[in-house]
Amino acid sequence: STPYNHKAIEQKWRKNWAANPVNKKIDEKGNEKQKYYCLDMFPYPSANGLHVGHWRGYVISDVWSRYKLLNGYYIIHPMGWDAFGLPAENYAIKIGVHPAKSTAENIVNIKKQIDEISALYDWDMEVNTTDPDFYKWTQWIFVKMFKEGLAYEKEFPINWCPSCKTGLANEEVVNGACERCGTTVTKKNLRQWMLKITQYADRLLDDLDKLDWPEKVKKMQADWIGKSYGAEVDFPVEGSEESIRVYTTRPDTLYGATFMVLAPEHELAAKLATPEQKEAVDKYILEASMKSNVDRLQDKEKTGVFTGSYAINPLSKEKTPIWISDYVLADYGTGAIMCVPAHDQRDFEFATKFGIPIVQVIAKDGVAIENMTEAYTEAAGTMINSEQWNGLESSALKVDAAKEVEEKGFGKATVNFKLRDWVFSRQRYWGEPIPIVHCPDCGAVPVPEEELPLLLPEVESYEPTGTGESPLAGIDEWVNTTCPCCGKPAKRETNTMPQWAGSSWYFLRYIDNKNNEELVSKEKAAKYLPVDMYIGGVEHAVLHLLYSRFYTKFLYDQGVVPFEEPFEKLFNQGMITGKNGVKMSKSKGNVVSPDDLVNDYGCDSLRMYELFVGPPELDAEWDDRGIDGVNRYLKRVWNLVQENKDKDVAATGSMIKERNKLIYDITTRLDTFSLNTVISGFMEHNNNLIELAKKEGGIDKETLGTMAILLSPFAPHIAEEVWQELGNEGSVFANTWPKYDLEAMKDDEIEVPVQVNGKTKAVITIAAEATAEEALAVAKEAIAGKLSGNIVKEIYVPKRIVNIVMK
Ligand code: ANZ
Ligand code: ZN
Repeated sequence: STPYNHKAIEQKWRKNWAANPVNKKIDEKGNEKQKYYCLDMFPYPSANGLHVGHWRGYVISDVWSRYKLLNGYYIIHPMGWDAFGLPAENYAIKIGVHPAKSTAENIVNIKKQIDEISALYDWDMEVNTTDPDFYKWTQWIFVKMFKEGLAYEKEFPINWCPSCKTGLANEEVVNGACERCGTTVTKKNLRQWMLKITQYADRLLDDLDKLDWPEKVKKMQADWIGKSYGAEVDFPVEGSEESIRVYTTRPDTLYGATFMVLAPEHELAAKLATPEQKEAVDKYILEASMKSNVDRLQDKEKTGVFTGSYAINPLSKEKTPIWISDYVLADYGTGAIMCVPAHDQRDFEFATKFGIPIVQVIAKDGVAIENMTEAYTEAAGTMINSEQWNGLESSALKVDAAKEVEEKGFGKATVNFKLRDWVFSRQRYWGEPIPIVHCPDCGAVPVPEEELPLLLPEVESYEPTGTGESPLAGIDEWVNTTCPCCGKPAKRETNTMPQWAGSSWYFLRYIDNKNNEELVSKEKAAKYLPVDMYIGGVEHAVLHLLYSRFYTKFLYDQGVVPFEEPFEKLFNQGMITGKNGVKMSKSKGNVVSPDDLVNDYGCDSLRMYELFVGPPELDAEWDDRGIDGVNRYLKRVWNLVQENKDKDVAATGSMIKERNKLIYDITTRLDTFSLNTVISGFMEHNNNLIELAKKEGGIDKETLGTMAILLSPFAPHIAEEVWQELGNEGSVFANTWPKYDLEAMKDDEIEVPVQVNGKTKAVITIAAEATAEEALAVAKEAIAGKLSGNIVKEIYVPKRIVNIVMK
């Protein structure tokens, strides 16, 4: 029989599918099918192309899409390009090639590589975030947000990369360094555009409950939003009209507040310095301004300076010294804290270093700790040194203490979020221009919606100016315009949007990508959205998903889409790494390209191997050698079919049983995303079928056909070929996913005791119809190693007992 020829088979079926697409909107009865939207996180069209790590996610999503297709759905499975961003711009700076040109070239190459996956992508739906027809809507959303007061300008000390000469969002700062170039990040005060994502904090938190997402990811989002209950308390400054408002999550510890700390940027910081302390305070404030937030929080050794002033604890009426330290952040809470060294570790370190008294107010089991060596940070305990609160349980007191503060007029109970507003401007060229005109009379005025898109103009030099202005600021004829409001001369905003802007809503556009009137038509939005399954890397578990949820909620509020959550189900795949778990990257020289593997083994083998390398949610080390095993399996499938297709044997009980077990194993494992065990299940069952064929003189066609259908989401080309070889008409994807019959799977198994010299030594489970030979083999295995001596006699009393005599 002919050997398995992956090249011929794969070429043949690609052509076939192009001519006769398997994914249909209408079923055989002429009815419109229900949609299933399976979305990949769209790639950045990098010059390096795809490696085997990119394949993993795309294979997973394609397997899922094809599985849903076989379950009767019309599949929406689009692909596009997240094409604004730094690499193309940095390339332009280095080589002088316009980002639009280099990205377009990269897209052509990657598209070719993606086609090698043979995924169900519908390229008619393609989007590209740098396409004016697309970013018109990215800008439109911004204008709508501006009109709602959700986009606003603010002077803001932002993370600044001195090498990229641009502002960075917190998430682009990794361990104090620029995510892109590794340079240590500093601070710079700049006018920024901000998006008021905080206005959506409660909804973003509460709606997590509605989502069928991994619990881990929901928790990461909840922690990022960081809702906490606490109090704001006013501490009057001694001998002054001023008072300092602090934010605390632990108002129960008020009697233990022995000092206060202001952030160096706090408006009272310099003001409260007494003449003796003025010089030291000014010096400290200046030094702090050079550090990034991350550095400030990570600093091991606490630093600080005393202002010379005191505040009065409103409850205890004690004098508390006011210090300045950079471990207090300006943009969190009120930028000032009351310090409780006995119960907060940072405060403890600070107090210890500067010799400030430590007063314990929560005692474990009512006993105070002598000579504290670290803070007692547990919230549980009995109040001590706290007057009217003494003897109360501290965890119960927390909320009541906040109430008491409010009632006595010292402050108010609060709800606080860790979530910050989103710094939304970049001082770079390759992004969407922010559609705002600055008029001396009217202020910031949005570009009229009907004038969008506001095109990104050509520039001569892509270099960031380093002044904090984008390269667009150098194009006078673009910058100088007239005010849309009053017609007087005005200037365009020259900042551009971050790369997140396009990726926060692209999934809405796929289904109506040619609509010039609307972002997406109401009809299509209702019919094809939201996304049913979203698949992508876990590195996007927080920000991209949070931003997309925020945009979707905003567009819901605007009446653009009829749902509040974009992604009903989420799967995050782990990374494929090089040897020793090192991330694949060009700079490390450990990138494995799929091209050679596809050539040598075929697309089907590589698809299955991508899944076989390990549980899909975990990282997996890549080793080319393993693909051989998967390839051998496919050859065995091929041979099994070749050898049995013309035999026309009738299905026996064991064939039916094996068929049902196969369906059961593949379906239940697939449903739980245990994709690596799906592949090992295929291998196991194939061996069973080979054995059965030997024993029973062949395998029935229904079983072989069922195997082809089950295999089709994973190895679609060989599945089609095998389906055809078995004499079937039409595509394997015209089938419905096979159902298993639990009854038919039942093994008639029995338990049989094994006696050695009259004593029961084991109980074995064997088929009711097992032969004496089979039963004895299992029995001997069960007692092997437990006994020594030679077997002199062995008897199997069918369905009763195994008797062995040893000497
Ligand atoms: C007194 C206290 C006693 C505190 C105690 C904690 C433990 P989360 O939970 O993260 O919201 N804090 C407030 N504003 C801060 C700022 N701008 N920079 C640094 N720290 C700040 O943390 C809230 C707690 O962090 C607040 O509660 C405050 O210290 C501190 F046993 O107040 B706490
Ligand atoms: Zn004006």
